[in-house]
Amino acid sequence: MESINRLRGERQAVILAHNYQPPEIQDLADFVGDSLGLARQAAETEARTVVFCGVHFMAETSAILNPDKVTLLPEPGAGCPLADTVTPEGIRTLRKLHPEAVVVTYVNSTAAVKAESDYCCTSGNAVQVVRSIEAPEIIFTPDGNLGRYVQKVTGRKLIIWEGCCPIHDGIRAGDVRRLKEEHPGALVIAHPECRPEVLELADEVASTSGMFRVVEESGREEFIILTESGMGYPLSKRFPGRRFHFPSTEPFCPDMKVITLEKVERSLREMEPRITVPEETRVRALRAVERMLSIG
Ligand code: CIZ
Repeated sequence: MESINRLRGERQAVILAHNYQPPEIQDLADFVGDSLGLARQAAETEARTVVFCGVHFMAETSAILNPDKVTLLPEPGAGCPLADTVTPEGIRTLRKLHPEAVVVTYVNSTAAVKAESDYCCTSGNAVQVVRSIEAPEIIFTPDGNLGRYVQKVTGRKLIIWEGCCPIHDGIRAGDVRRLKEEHPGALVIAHPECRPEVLELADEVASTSGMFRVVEESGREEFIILTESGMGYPLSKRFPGRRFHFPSTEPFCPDMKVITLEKVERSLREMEPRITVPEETRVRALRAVERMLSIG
Protein backbone atom coordinates (compact mmCIF):
# COMPACT_ATOMS: atom_id res chain seq x y z
CA MET A 1 0.00 0.00 0.00
CA GLU A 2 2.83 2.37 0.89
CA SER A 3 4.55 1.76 -2.42
CA ILE A 4 1.25 2.26 -4.28
CA ASN A 5 0.86 5.63 -2.59
CA ARG A 6 4.44 6.60 -3.42
CA LEU A 7 3.97 5.57 -7.07
CA ARG A 8 0.57 7.27 -7.23
CA GLY A 9 2.35 10.53 -6.40
CA GLU A 10 5.35 9.94 -8.66
CA ARG A 11 3.19 9.02 -11.65
CA GLN A 12 0.64 11.76 -10.91
CA ALA A 13 -1.95 9.03 -11.03
CA VAL A 14 -5.61 8.86 -10.17
CA ILE A 15 -6.92 5.43 -9.18
CA LEU A 16 -10.50 4.61 -10.17
CA ALA A 17 -12.48 1.64 -8.88
CA HIS A 18 -15.80 0.40 -10.16
CA ASN A 19 -18.56 -0.26 -7.60
CA TYR A 20 -18.15 -4.03 -8.18
CA GLN A 21 -14.40 -4.11 -7.34
CA PRO A 22 -13.09 -5.94 -4.24
CA PRO A 23 -13.15 -3.90 -0.97
CA GLU A 24 -9.37 -3.44 -0.75
CA ILE A 25 -9.31 -1.93 -4.24
CA GLN A 26 -12.24 0.39 -3.47
CA ASP A 27 -10.51 1.50 -0.25
CA LEU A 28 -7.39 2.37 -2.21
CA ALA A 29 -9.14 4.31 -4.97
CA ASP A 30 -9.43 8.07 -5.32
CA PHE A 31 -12.89 7.62 -6.81
CA VAL A 32 -15.40 4.75 -6.70
CA GLY A 33 -18.39 4.69 -9.01
CA ASP A 34 -19.86 3.61 -12.33
CA SER A 35 -17.78 3.42 -15.47
CA LEU A 36 -18.82 6.64 -17.19
CA GLY A 37 -18.92 8.65 -13.98
CA LEU A 38 -15.38 7.54 -13.16
CA ALA A 39 -14.05 8.40 -16.62
CA ARG A 40 -15.63 11.84 -16.33
CA GLN A 41 -14.21 12.37 -12.83
CA ALA A 42 -10.72 11.50 -14.09
CA ALA A 43 -11.11 14.06 -16.88
CA GLU A 44 -11.64 16.76 -14.27
CA THR A 45 -8.33 16.03 -12.53
CA GLU A 46 -4.82 17.19 -13.40
CA ALA A 47 -3.61 13.56 -13.24
CA ARG A 48 -1.34 12.32 -16.00
CA THR A 49 -2.08 8.65 -15.39
CA VAL A 50 -5.38 6.86 -14.86
CA VAL A 51 -5.35 3.42 -13.22
CA PHE A 52 -8.73 1.90 -14.03
CA CYS A 53 -9.71 -0.90 -11.66
CA GLY A 54 -12.55 -2.41 -13.62
CA VAL A 55 -12.90 -4.25 -16.92
CA HIS A 56 -11.49 -3.57 -20.38
CA PHE A 57 -14.36 -1.55 -21.89
CA MET A 58 -14.34 0.74 -18.84
CA ALA A 59 -10.65 1.54 -19.30
CA GLU A 60 -11.37 2.20 -22.97
CA THR A 61 -14.14 4.63 -22.01
CA SER A 62 -11.65 6.40 -19.78
CA ALA A 63 -9.13 6.51 -22.65
CA ILE A 64 -11.82 8.00 -24.93
CA LEU A 65 -12.47 10.82 -22.46
CA ASN A 66 -8.86 11.29 -21.34
CA PRO A 67 -6.69 11.23 -24.48
CA ASP A 68 -3.92 13.25 -22.82
CA LYS A 69 -3.52 10.80 -19.93
CA VAL A 70 -1.99 7.31 -19.88
CA THR A 71 -4.70 4.74 -19.07
CA LEU A 72 -3.59 1.60 -17.23
CA LEU A 73 -5.71 -1.51 -16.68
CA PRO A 74 -3.86 -3.55 -14.02
CA GLU A 75 -5.23 -6.83 -15.42
CA PRO A 76 -5.73 -6.65 -19.19
CA GLY A 77 -7.57 -9.99 -19.17
CA ALA A 78 -10.50 -8.40 -17.29
CA GLY A 79 -13.18 -8.61 -19.96
CA CYS A 80 -16.95 -8.33 -20.22
CA PRO A 81 -19.02 -11.10 -21.82
CA LEU A 82 -21.80 -8.57 -22.52
CA ALA A 83 -19.48 -6.18 -24.40
CA ASP A 84 -18.15 -9.16 -26.37
CA THR A 85 -21.60 -10.01 -27.76
CA VAL A 86 -21.53 -7.18 -30.28
CA THR A 87 -18.98 -6.28 -32.95
CA PRO A 88 -18.65 -3.26 -35.27
CA GLU A 89 -19.51 -5.59 -38.20
CA GLY A 90 -22.67 -6.64 -36.38
CA ILE A 91 -23.77 -3.00 -36.10
CA ARG A 92 -22.96 -2.32 -39.76
CA THR A 93 -25.00 -5.35 -40.84
CA LEU A 94 -28.01 -4.19 -38.80
CA ARG A 95 -27.69 -0.69 -40.23
CA LYS A 96 -27.90 -2.13 -43.75
CA LEU A 97 -31.13 -3.89 -42.81
CA HIS A 98 -32.53 -0.72 -41.17
CA PRO A 99 -31.01 2.23 -43.05
CA GLU A 100 -33.28 4.78 -41.32
CA ALA A 101 -32.43 3.60 -37.83
CA VAL A 102 -30.47 5.44 -35.16
CA VAL A 103 -28.09 3.23 -33.16
CA VAL A 104 -28.04 3.56 -29.37
CA THR A 105 -25.30 1.60 -27.62
CA TYR A 106 -25.01 0.92 -23.92
CA VAL A 107 -21.75 2.06 -22.33
CA ASN A 108 -20.91 -1.63 -21.71
CA SER A 109 -19.40 -2.00 -25.18
CA THR A 110 -16.02 -1.71 -26.85
CA ALA A 111 -14.72 1.60 -28.17
CA ALA A 112 -14.97 0.20 -31.72
CA VAL A 113 -18.68 -0.51 -31.22
CA LYS A 114 -19.31 2.92 -29.68
CA ALA A 115 -17.60 4.40 -32.75
CA GLU A 116 -20.21 2.69 -34.99
CA SER A 117 -23.06 4.10 -32.89
CA ASP A 118 -24.98 7.37 -33.00
CA TYR A 119 -25.58 7.60 -29.27
CA CYS A 120 -24.07 6.02 -26.21
CA CYS A 121 -26.24 5.51 -23.11
CA THR A 122 -25.86 4.29 -19.56
CA SER A 123 -28.32 2.16 -17.63
CA GLY A 124 -29.24 5.36 -15.78
CA ASN A 125 -30.07 7.50 -18.84
CA ALA A 126 -31.08 4.96 -21.54
CA VAL A 127 -34.74 5.93 -21.16
CA GLN A 128 -34.04 9.67 -21.64
CA VAL A 129 -31.73 8.99 -24.59
CA VAL A 130 -34.36 6.89 -26.40
CA ARG A 131 -37.10 9.41 -25.58
CA SER A 132 -35.03 12.20 -27.14
CA ILE A 133 -34.69 10.45 -30.50
CA GLU A 134 -37.23 11.22 -33.20
CA ALA A 135 -36.02 8.77 -35.88
CA PRO A 136 -38.60 6.17 -36.97
CA GLU A 137 -36.43 3.23 -35.94
CA ILE A 138 -33.94 2.71 -33.09
CA ILE A 139 -31.42 -0.11 -32.86
CA PHE A 140 -30.50 -0.79 -29.21
CA THR A 141 -27.30 -2.70 -28.38
CA PRO A 142 -25.94 -4.82 -26.77
CA ASP A 143 -28.08 -5.62 -23.68
CA GLY A 144 -31.42 -7.24 -24.52
CA ASN A 145 -32.83 -6.94 -21.00
CA LEU A 146 -31.99 -3.23 -20.78
CA GLY A 147 -33.46 -2.78 -24.27
CA ARG A 148 -36.73 -4.46 -23.25
CA TYR A 149 -36.90 -2.35 -20.10
CA VAL A 150 -36.41 0.87 -22.11
CA GLN A 151 -38.99 -0.34 -24.63
CA LYS A 152 -41.52 -0.91 -21.84
CA VAL A 153 -40.93 2.44 -20.14
CA THR A 154 -40.86 4.54 -23.31
CA GLY A 155 -43.44 2.63 -25.34
CA ARG A 156 -41.02 2.82 -28.32
CA LYS A 157 -40.55 -0.35 -30.37
CA LEU A 158 -36.79 -1.02 -30.45
CA ILE A 159 -34.69 -3.29 -32.64
CA ILE A 160 -32.89 -5.10 -29.85
CA TRP A 161 -29.51 -6.78 -29.96
CA GLU A 162 -29.83 -9.96 -27.90
CA GLY A 163 -26.75 -9.74 -25.69
CA CYS A 164 -26.85 -10.13 -21.94
CA CYS A 165 -24.74 -9.86 -18.82
CA PRO A 166 -24.64 -13.46 -17.54
CA ILE A 167 -24.46 -12.21 -13.95
CA HIS A 168 -27.62 -10.09 -14.08
CA ASP A 169 -29.41 -12.45 -16.44
CA GLY A 170 -28.66 -15.28 -13.97
CA ILE A 171 -30.73 -13.68 -11.19
CA ARG A 172 -33.98 -15.68 -11.04
CA ALA A 173 -37.47 -14.50 -10.14
CA GLY A 174 -37.99 -17.48 -7.78
CA ASP A 175 -34.96 -16.46 -5.76
CA VAL A 176 -36.22 -12.87 -5.57
CA ARG A 177 -39.68 -14.02 -4.43
CA ARG A 178 -38.07 -16.07 -1.64
CA LEU A 179 -35.97 -13.08 -0.57
CA LYS A 180 -39.08 -10.90 -0.46
CA GLU A 181 -40.80 -13.45 1.79
CA GLU A 182 -37.78 -13.51 4.11
CA HIS A 183 -37.52 -9.69 4.23
CA PRO A 184 -41.04 -8.35 3.77
CA GLY A 185 -40.04 -4.82 4.82
CA ALA A 186 -37.21 -4.51 2.31
CA LEU A 187 -37.28 -2.20 -0.70
CA VAL A 188 -36.32 -4.13 -3.84
CA ILE A 189 -33.89 -2.33 -6.17
CA ALA A 190 -32.97 -4.08 -9.42
CA HIS A 191 -30.40 -3.28 -12.10
CA PRO A 192 -32.06 -2.98 -15.54
CA GLU A 193 -29.73 -5.66 -16.94
CA CYS A 194 -31.92 -8.18 -15.02
CA ARG A 195 -34.61 -10.20 -16.80
CA PRO A 196 -38.08 -8.63 -17.27
CA GLU A 197 -39.72 -11.05 -14.80
CA VAL A 198 -37.17 -9.98 -12.16
CA LEU A 199 -37.73 -6.27 -12.87
CA GLU A 200 -41.46 -6.90 -12.41
CA LEU A 201 -40.75 -7.83 -8.79
CA ALA A 202 -38.71 -4.70 -8.06
CA ASP A 203 -39.89 -1.49 -6.40
CA GLU A 204 -37.18 0.50 -8.18
CA VAL A 205 -35.00 -0.09 -11.24
CA ALA A 206 -31.65 1.71 -11.08
CA SER A 207 -28.05 1.76 -12.28
CA THR A 208 -25.34 1.29 -9.64
CA SER A 209 -25.11 5.06 -9.12
CA GLY A 210 -28.89 5.27 -9.06
CA MET A 211 -28.99 2.66 -6.28
CA PHE A 212 -27.16 5.02 -3.91
CA ARG A 213 -29.72 7.72 -4.66
CA VAL A 214 -32.68 5.39 -4.14
CA VAL A 215 -31.32 4.16 -0.80
CA GLU A 216 -30.63 7.72 0.35
CA GLU A 217 -34.02 9.09 -0.66
CA SER A 218 -36.13 6.11 0.43
CA GLY A 219 -35.63 6.58 4.17
CA ARG A 220 -35.90 2.77 4.45
CA GLU A 221 -33.70 0.51 6.57
CA GLU A 222 -33.66 -2.71 4.57
CA PHE A 223 -33.06 -3.41 0.89
CA ILE A 224 -32.94 -6.30 -1.54
CA ILE A 225 -30.28 -5.44 -4.11
CA LEU A 226 -30.42 -7.20 -7.47
CA THR A 227 -27.01 -6.68 -9.04
CA GLU A 228 -23.45 -7.95 -8.70
CA SER A 229 -22.84 -8.65 -5.02
CA GLY A 230 -19.69 -6.46 -4.88
CA MET A 231 -22.15 -3.57 -4.64
CA GLY A 232 -22.78 -4.59 -1.01
CA TYR A 233 -19.46 -3.09 0.06
CA PRO A 234 -19.88 0.53 -1.13
CA LEU A 235 -23.55 0.50 -0.04
CA SER A 236 -22.71 -0.67 3.50
CA LYS A 237 -19.80 1.76 3.69
CA ARG A 238 -21.96 4.72 2.70
CA PHE A 239 -25.04 3.66 4.70
CA PRO A 240 -23.65 1.86 7.76
CA GLY A 241 -26.92 1.44 9.67
CA ARG A 242 -28.90 -0.12 6.81
CA ARG A 243 -29.23 -3.75 5.79
CA PHE A 244 -28.63 -4.99 2.24
CA HIS A 245 -29.65 -8.46 1.07
CA PHE A 246 -28.49 -10.10 -2.16
CA PRO A 247 -29.80 -13.23 -3.90
CA SER A 248 -28.52 -16.40 -2.24
CA THR A 249 -26.63 -17.20 -5.45
CA GLU A 250 -24.48 -14.12 -4.67
CA PRO A 251 -24.25 -12.78 -8.23
CA PHE A 252 -20.50 -12.67 -8.81
CA CYS A 253 -18.61 -11.28 -11.80
CA PRO A 254 -15.23 -13.04 -11.97
CA ASP A 255 -13.84 -10.40 -14.35
CA MET A 256 -14.45 -7.73 -11.74
CA LYS A 257 -12.38 -9.56 -9.14
CA VAL A 258 -9.10 -10.17 -10.97
CA ILE A 259 -7.50 -6.88 -10.00
CA THR A 260 -5.31 -7.12 -6.90
CA LEU A 261 -3.21 -4.64 -4.94
CA GLU A 262 -0.09 -6.35 -6.34
CA LYS A 263 -1.32 -5.79 -9.91
CA VAL A 264 -2.11 -2.14 -9.20
CA GLU A 265 1.38 -1.69 -7.75
CA ARG A 266 3.01 -3.43 -10.72
CA SER A 267 1.05 -1.45 -13.30
CA LEU A 268 2.06 1.84 -11.66
CA ARG A 269 5.70 0.73 -11.43
CA GLU A 270 5.92 -0.53 -15.02
CA MET A 271 3.36 1.92 -16.50
CA GLU A 272 1.81 -1.10 -18.22
CA PRO A 273 -0.55 -2.59 -19.42
CA ARG A 274 -1.74 0.52 -21.26
CA ILE A 275 -5.11 0.75 -22.90
CA THR A 276 -5.13 2.83 -26.06
CA VAL A 277 -7.86 3.56 -28.57
CA PRO A 278 -6.88 4.44 -32.15
CA GLU A 279 -7.50 8.17 -32.65
CA GLU A 280 -10.02 7.76 -35.47
CA THR A 281 -12.05 5.31 -33.36
CA ARG A 282 -11.71 7.48 -30.27
CA VAL A 283 -13.07 10.57 -32.01
CA ARG A 284 -16.09 8.69 -33.39
CA ALA A 285 -16.77 6.97 -30.06
CA LEU A 286 -16.48 10.31 -28.25
CA ARG A 287 -19.09 11.77 -30.59
CA ALA A 288 -21.58 9.10 -29.45
CA VAL A 289 -20.73 9.78 -25.80
CA GLU A 290 -21.04 13.56 -26.26
CA ARG A 291 -24.40 13.21 -28.00
CA MET A 292 -25.61 11.32 -24.94
CA LEU A 293 -24.19 13.96 -22.59
CA SER A 294 -25.91 16.74 -24.51
CA ILE A 295 -29.32 15.26 -23.64
CA GLY A 296 -30.67 17.09 -20.59
O1 CIZ B 1 -21.42 1.16 -16.50
C1 CIZ B 1 -21.35 0.68 -15.37
O2 CIZ B 1 -20.61 1.14 -14.53
C2 CIZ B 1 -22.09 -0.56 -15.06
C3 CIZ B 1 -21.47 -1.80 -15.44
C4 CIZ B 1 -23.26 -0.58 -14.47
C5 CIZ B 1 -23.89 0.51 -13.72
O3 CIZ B 1 -25.11 0.50 -13.63
O4 CIZ B 1 -23.18 1.35 -13.16
